Amino acid sequence: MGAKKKYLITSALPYANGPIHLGHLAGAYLPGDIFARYCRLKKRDVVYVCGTDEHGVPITITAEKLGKTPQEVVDHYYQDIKSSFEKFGMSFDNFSRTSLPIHHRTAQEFFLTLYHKGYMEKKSLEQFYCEQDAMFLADRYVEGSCPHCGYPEARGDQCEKCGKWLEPTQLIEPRCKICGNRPVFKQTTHYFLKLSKLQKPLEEWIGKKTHWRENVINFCKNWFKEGLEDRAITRDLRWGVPVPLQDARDKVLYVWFEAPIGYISSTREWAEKSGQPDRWKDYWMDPANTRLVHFIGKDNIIFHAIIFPAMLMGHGGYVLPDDVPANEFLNLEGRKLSTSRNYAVWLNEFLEKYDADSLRYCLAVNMPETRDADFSWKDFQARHNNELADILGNFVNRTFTFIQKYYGGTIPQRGRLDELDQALIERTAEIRDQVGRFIDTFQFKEATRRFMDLARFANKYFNDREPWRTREAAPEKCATTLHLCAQTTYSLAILMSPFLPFTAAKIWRMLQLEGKPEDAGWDRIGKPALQAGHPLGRVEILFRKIEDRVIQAEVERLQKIAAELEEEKPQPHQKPEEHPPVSIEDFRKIELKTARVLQAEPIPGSNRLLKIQVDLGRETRQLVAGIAQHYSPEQLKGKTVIVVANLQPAKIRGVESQGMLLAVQDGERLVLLSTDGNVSPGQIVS
Ligand code: B3M
Ligand code: ZN
Repeated sequence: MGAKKKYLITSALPYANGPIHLGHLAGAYLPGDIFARYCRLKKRDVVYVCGTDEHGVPITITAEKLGKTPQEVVDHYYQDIKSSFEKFGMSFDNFSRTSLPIHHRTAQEFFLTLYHKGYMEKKSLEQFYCEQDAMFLADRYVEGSCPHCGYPEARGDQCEKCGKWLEPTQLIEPRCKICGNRPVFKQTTHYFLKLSKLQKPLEEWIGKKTHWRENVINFCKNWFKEGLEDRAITRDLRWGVPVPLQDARDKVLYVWFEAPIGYISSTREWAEKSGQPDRWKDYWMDPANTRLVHFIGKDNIIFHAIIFPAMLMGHGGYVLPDDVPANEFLNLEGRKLSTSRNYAVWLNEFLEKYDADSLRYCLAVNMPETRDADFSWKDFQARHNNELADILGNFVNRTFTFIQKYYGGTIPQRGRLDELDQALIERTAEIRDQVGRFIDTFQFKEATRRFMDLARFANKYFNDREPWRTREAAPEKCATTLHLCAQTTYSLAILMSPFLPFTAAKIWRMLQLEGKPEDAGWDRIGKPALQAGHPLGRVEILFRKIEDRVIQAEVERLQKIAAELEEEKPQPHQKPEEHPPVSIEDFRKIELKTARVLQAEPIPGSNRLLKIQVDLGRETRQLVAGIAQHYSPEQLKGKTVIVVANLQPAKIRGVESQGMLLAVQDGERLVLLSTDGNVSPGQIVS
């Protein structure tokens, strides 16, 4: 492993169907960037690629929702994602898009090679088809209950709750994502990737990956235990990479087949831009000398640790991933993110108010490496104020202002070193090596903590040396202290540059050094670099404290959404609890009436709730009910239902509900109570 000199680093290709949020960053982007920046500092030969994933059902569903074409959606989000990544300091060598011709060509060539090598099989099968929408319902176009965990909102490709990968036909109570109707079966043909043929070599290969994270290894082992099945890798969709065969001209490649090939296309594009179009092969096609590392979130393990390696193996000639450091999830204030409900922190908005480096630090120090982690605004504020500002910023600032004030802004001459001075120098070298080891083994959380330890140590050194005293009592000592502190700011700048690239550049500017800290090289950390007499530039504050009221507003915004999510949780129809007996009088206090549904409509932003108008005899009432997954508005219209008519009105998602529908939860199904025969609305049920 150590002998390989070339590094091919990838971060998962984000779908171009929405902006980037903190969960994305903590999962696949920040760790990849820290690693790539570190490798460059170590003078390794690195190519770090990424790009937007612009095909697949996630894109077309978003387009339908927004009333736009898929092309409009991906054009918009490609720009949006690219620019927010730049502001965040992502240092990709190339950021591509899978809608580019170079990707289509690369993916089609890849498919054809596998096809000619006998890894593809054409099979005919029955798939879900929606008669209303006149289309096959691939992947996420079908929703229903998960056959493994029962989660009622599982998607046709995967259950978000238990993480299992699904076939749409496995869903219980399937429904069309577009119209809510139950789909029918219809005959079609698809190409299948013969994964079963590759299971043995894959298993042997992964068996040797003893350095992989446990979560990834276990995940793969479970898959092997269940046995790899051949997978359909074509789809009856119009948006995507066309299948390059005459008999499948109206089909496209499955997005998860072509998206990982996007890493190759992005490298090809990079090579073309550099004027050496074949240079991508130096990395992808030189397995003996290249380490391929995929940074991803845990929901993508299967594709990066099994499917894509299988494809690369089947194709032949390619490097296989050396490691797939998959991160767990990032929660927000102790609760799962929900992008559809806006329970998320969006990078663009974040960077309008706060610094990228503060976020990088906070995410790195809490990185969800071995278990889910949490982002909280209070923690962000504390990390920023107490660590970045009070330790790191303070040390750099007091060093530079002291030199400005008492040494005319030039680095003072160093005198003889005592034990404490030596300790600072030794500590710097020690921490450099520790941080390097942690980054090399993808332990970014530990690495970040160690780097801050050096700032902490240096800040304490400044205190213990009391230069404000020695300045007159022992001028040589004072000069030595400030000389060493200045050297330490130089070391810190390089050491921090993978984590805090913007701050490192600021220190570099204040030190009036040539080039960038990135160019200096990791080995310069701990080595003397500044001559006595070297002039400093203008001193600027690195981190300004963030005030409580600013953070309070952020917390409140999320709390409001969290409260709405709470209200929406299904409660009324579920618990089959035993209750003590009630008197008939008590029972009569509850006014049950028949009602006729006049109208129903979805509540925007919720896929569970419907707003329903009912005729209650002498009046019309509005109800809010969590039944959207079980009844479409059309199905409800005209139905006679039973309503609790004297329930206190309540607001659900800001919409008033003046009563409650009665329903039975039967396993996965929710069935409304009605009457046996025609009854006029407003009649008492007793
Ligand atoms: N776009 C899924 C995701 O964003 C997918 C990753 C592709 S990596 C080849 O989670
Ligand atoms: Zn439909």
